[in-house]
Amino acid sequence: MLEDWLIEVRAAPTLEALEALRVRLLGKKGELTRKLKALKDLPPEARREEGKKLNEAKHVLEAAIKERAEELKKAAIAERLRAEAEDVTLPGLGFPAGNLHVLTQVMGELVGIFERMGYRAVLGPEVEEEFYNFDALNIPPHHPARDMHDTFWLKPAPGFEARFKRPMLLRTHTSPIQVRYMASHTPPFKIVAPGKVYRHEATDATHEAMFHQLEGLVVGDAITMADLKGALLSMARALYGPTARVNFRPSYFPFVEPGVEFEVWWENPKTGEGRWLELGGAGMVHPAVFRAVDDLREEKGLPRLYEGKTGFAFGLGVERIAMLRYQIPDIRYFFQNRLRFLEQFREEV
Ligand code: FA5
Repeated sequence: MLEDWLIEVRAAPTLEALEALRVRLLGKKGELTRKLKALKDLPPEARREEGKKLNEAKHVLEAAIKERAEELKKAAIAERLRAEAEDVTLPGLGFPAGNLHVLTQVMGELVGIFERMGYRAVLGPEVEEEFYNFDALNIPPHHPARDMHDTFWLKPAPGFEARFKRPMLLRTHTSPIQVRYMASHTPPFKIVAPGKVYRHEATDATHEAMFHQLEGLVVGDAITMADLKGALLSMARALYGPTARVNFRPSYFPFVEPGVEFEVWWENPKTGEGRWLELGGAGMVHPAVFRAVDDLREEKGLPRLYEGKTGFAFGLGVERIAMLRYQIPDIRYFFQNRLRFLEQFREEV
């Protein structure tokens, strides 16, 4: 009897099973308890002997249950430790750091160069009025220069016609910022304006439908072409080192007179070969632009300030500068968002 019970106790698989067994044997109506209760019906002689045996059995059983309980508790703790163990040798989860897009970096560097020369950086809208993008810049409706800027025109969504008081487009260059800034500021000043521009044209290795320009505008008294050349030469030296050279070729933009295209001498650091690379357009602000600005100011009730002023403006392609610097062969790489390309321009921190 006792032997069988002890075997059962030692085999109890869980603490719950052990407790059920304890109740079955030693509970109020337990098997052993009932036997103890039945002692009173025995004759005195047998009762003493049987009582002694049963009480011993009870102690042995209690001790065995206690021992098994300890064993099971220890096993449960060991199992929990095993299940919850952390493998400290596993490689951690990575949180890759992002980086600024290479064009954002180059744009920031360009703006910084001009800020150190006393220029203020300003922004203009990408959704622009035809008036600021063309008319105020001396490009009238049927001027052939408009064809050089294949334009994305905007249509109002149904119900929003009233918001389109004047024809709207995606700006084709950053030059409209010149007009916006002059209309609300008093010269003398020096500004640069970086931003995205859009042209509805076929894409190839050097042309995109969306690209970035940096506009510059300086207005004051007795500003000359020499100031323009000095500013762009300083920029070229800051970008490409003290031996950088800039060349100016006569060119035509309706909003400057005279107008130039400027190019920098660029030497391939690997082959040592050099060539002139066109970066952008520039020139002296055309009197017709100053007149348009004064007319606009007058409409707004502001004094005419620009007649008799002088100034220069320039606009350059930012992708060009980045492509030169990093020898990127195709402008389309900038906007394909391939990490293998973009991660090459991670800034060290
Ligand atoms: C202009 O946009 C004039 N607003 C520049 C200017 C400003 C002249 C102030 C005078 C005074 P242009 O269309 O040439 O000019 O563009 C200027 C530069 O933008 C180009 O030299 C070139 O570097 C870049 N660019 C032009 N078209 C694209 C294109 N599709 N993709 C990438 N870059 C372009």
